[in-house]
Amino acid sequence: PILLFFKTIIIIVIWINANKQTEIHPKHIFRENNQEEYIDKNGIKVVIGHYVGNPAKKIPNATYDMLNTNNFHPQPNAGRNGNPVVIESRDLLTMQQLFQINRFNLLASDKIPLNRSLPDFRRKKCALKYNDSSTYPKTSVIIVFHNEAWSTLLRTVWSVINRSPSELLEEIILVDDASEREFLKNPLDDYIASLPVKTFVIRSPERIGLIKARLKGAKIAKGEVLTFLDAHCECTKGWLEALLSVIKNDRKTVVCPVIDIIHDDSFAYIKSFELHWGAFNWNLQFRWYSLGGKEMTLRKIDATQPFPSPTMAGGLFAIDKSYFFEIGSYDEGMNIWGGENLEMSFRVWQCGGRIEIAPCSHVGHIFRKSSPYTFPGGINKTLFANLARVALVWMDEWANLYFKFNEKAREMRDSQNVTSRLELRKRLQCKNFEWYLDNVWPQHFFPKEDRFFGQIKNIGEDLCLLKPERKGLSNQPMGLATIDRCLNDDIEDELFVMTKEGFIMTDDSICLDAPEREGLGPSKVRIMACSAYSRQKWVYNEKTQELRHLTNQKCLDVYNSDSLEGGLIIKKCNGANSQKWLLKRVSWK
Ligand code: LR7
Ligand code: MN
Repeated sequence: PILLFFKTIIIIVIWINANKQTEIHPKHIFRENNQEEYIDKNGIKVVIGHYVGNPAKKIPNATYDMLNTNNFHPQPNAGRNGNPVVIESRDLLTMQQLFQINRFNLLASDKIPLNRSLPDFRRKKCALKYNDSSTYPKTSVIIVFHNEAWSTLLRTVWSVINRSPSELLEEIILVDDASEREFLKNPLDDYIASLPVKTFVIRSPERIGLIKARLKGAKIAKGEVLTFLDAHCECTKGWLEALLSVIKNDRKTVVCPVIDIIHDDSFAYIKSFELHWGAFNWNLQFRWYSLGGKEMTLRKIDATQPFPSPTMAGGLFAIDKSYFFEIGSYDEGMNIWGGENLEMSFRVWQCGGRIEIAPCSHVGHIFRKSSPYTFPGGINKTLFANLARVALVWMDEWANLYFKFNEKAREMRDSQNVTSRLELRKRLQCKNFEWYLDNVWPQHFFPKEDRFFGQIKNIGEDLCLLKPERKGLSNQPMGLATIDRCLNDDIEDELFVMTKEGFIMTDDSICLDAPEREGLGPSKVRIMACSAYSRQKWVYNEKTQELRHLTNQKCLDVYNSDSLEGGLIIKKCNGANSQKWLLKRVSWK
């Protein structure tokens, strides 16, 4: 039985020290518990969190009335200054029922006034900048929505009105993507007619998805700049000036705020990290990673300066209106949800523009753990078809890497007609994807001619390196797979890149990492977020087949024990088979 156990997947835990570089962004937060409870000052048990669909709890479904009734009952102090909302335990069941509707705590949201106060989240220096804001271009704010809650939608609108200089605000355009809720029809029209800023709703009778809905808004917008927001955001002080100032300086820069977190359960406003930029992994999933080395250094000089970002999250950004259309607006072949953010990011960078994040602009967004909408046609015809289009139009030979590992996108590949987008790329004389990777995101972990890409196999132990489970960016044990699994080189979790600088990287920007200087004994090898540090550099010797750590000169080794603890280590080089590694190339083009 021990041998059988051996033959199954072996995952060996390596403890990882906390590392400042690897702060975890909200998109990567996974909570283990269903609920967060505490006893408040009055001794009442309060529940502030829960997940949807816990079958053990037998939560009744939201009723038809719940879906169609606007239950906005503000309490003057609820959520004030960005604080969490407290729900008493007697409301727990209703709260859980309501949670299903929008996949956030609707009961909590409905208690918070539409104009709740929020702190100023900016660095002090930000408040001193932008005093020439009256010379900035005016903007139309475009908010698309499908079945959004009344309180979150209108809190978004009010946060724009209350925290934008009125001379910079041309209008607010709400685009209703075929919502079914009664209160989003006439009652919404009536309500917005009374707002102090010109605001109107345009409606699509059919569900067209967020991409086409944004285009609808953009086409009728009057402002010189278009500013897009999701329908569940809250803007904080100075957010708009910091965005528009970038566009005033360069109309070809698309600029995003720092996206803070509005907690989906408690509705607390939580400041996010300013040190991240947007990128993506091999599966074309949007990810936040630590800033590149050069940008990090520049930030130390002036942390209020906008910095470039390889991609944007998609929902929150400002763009010069004429540039938006000049550069190809959106791909109208994309449906419902997903992929448009990468498409626009690649297009803008490759065709001569820039994507930047303005650290003086902070906007909160409700991050959800699941999507409340239907995806008409299914996720294959929407998200994966959209991503297939991104790859086919912008990624050149790297499209093959994406299709190799993503069966669903591969199935959609042949039915996509991308001729007009390819023509656009040609007409705009856009640079290729290799240029993008090399220049916009030099820290990328994609395979290239100048680096190794494939499996890293141990000769002595018949094992190969295996990417740890995807739970977060770091703090994960490095895995080892047994030989029967290693034989199949189509499993992307066993594929690694080794750069000419000596970084052994895998998807999601994690690197093989060991201490710079070491004592005499063996020491553990860890998986850490890639950084430019030499503790992540390795040297492969084709003759001896050793993988040596650059600075401490020890060899990568497999610790062979029945308890399977220890896993990968570095040890004094001794020529043993367990220190011999085969770098087996895998073709991807
Ligand atoms: O069919 C639809 N029609 C719509 O009008 C589906 C959605 N929508 C609306 C919806 O009501 C919302 O206002 O479109 C907006 C975005 O939809 P979400 O909130 O479900 O998207 P998300 O926040 O989960 O996802 C992110 O990725 C999307 C990919 O298509 C969009 O680009 C979202 O705008 C984007 N959100 C952000 O960038 C906010 C920060 C998230 C991060 C990181
Ligand atoms: Mn959103």
